[in-house]
Amino acid sequence: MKTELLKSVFSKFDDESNFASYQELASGHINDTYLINTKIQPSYVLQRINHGVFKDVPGLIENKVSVSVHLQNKLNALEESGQKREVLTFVKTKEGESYYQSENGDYWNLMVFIEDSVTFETVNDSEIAYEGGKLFGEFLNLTDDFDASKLTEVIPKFHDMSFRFEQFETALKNASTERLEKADVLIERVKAYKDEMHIIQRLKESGEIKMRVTHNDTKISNALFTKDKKGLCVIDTDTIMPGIVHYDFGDAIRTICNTAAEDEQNLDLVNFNIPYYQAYLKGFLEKTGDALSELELKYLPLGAKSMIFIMGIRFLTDFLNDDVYYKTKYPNHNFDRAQNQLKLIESMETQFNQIEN
Ligand code: GN1
Ligand code: MG
Repeated sequence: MKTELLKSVFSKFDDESNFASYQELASGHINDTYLINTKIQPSYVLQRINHGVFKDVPGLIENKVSVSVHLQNKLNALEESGQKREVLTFVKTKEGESYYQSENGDYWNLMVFIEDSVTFETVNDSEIAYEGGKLFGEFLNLTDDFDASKLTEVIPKFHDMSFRFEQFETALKNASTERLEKADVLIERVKAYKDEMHIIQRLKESGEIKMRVTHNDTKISNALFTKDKKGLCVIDTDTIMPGIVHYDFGDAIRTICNTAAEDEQNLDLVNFNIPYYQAYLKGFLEKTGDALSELELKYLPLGAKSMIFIMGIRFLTDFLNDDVYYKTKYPNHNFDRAQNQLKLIESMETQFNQIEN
């Protein structure tokens, strides 16, 4: 059934007879992603974009295709410097479009699969943290001269703290008693962070922190590495939008410095790893160093804390809303994710002086 569907969508981009088999890549929480093995290389990644979450899919595709072209041009010039890098290549439909919309309204896009690459859901080696830092730092660096006003804001207020608090407060009013009771401790803790979690947003709104082109979903599983653990390619570019450096720095730290997966239920395993923070920071600053202001640098630690928090509040809100946004694998999945993020913040707090130093 699924095979027939995927074959038929694939045939809008390439010859149907070239389709060999597929494998679902299930790590994302929003879109449906499949590796398509072919008879004649290359392999592809076929993706159905969730248009309930992304309201302007053509705008989203336009964003990621144009940023990819920009990155490719910049990297061609950089290639001599030695390190191997890849950029996502989007395949056009037979009609010359960057996406295919099926009769039921679903949007699909196809990318060339980058061979010999690996991803990590969690980090267990500071080399990966360092390489990740270079990769995401380079992304900011190379998009520095991309005109951000050309980008569609695919999810308005995506990392806006006030907006996330508003959604949380609405969820509190509508949630079931059962879920409110289960989450009561977490809810109180989230409320207590409100002021601190608005500090960076206020600096952004006052114009003191500069707007840049940001990726906005820099979890470590959105970086491809070579088999010998060198950074290779930034992927999942759906949420590229104007943003601030703290978004991309922070979301990477959220996943790199967590000693467990973001949904680990055993909170004893969830701790903030300082050596990985140092390694990521080193790689990141090697690529962005001169471009960052004193103020941007000063707020990197709080930026990391704020991004961990924003994912925590979003997971908790979705739990209160009976899981309408993120894909979940079992009833309390969003609750476990939220609790995990709050534990990570707690662990970060006990070491905050060291992190700031
Ligand atoms: C979602 O779908 P995925 O896994 O790439 C979410 C991110 C969260 C992430 C948490 C559009 O990303 O913001 O950080 O889950 N993307 C969207 O793992 O909401
Ligand atoms: Mg994503």
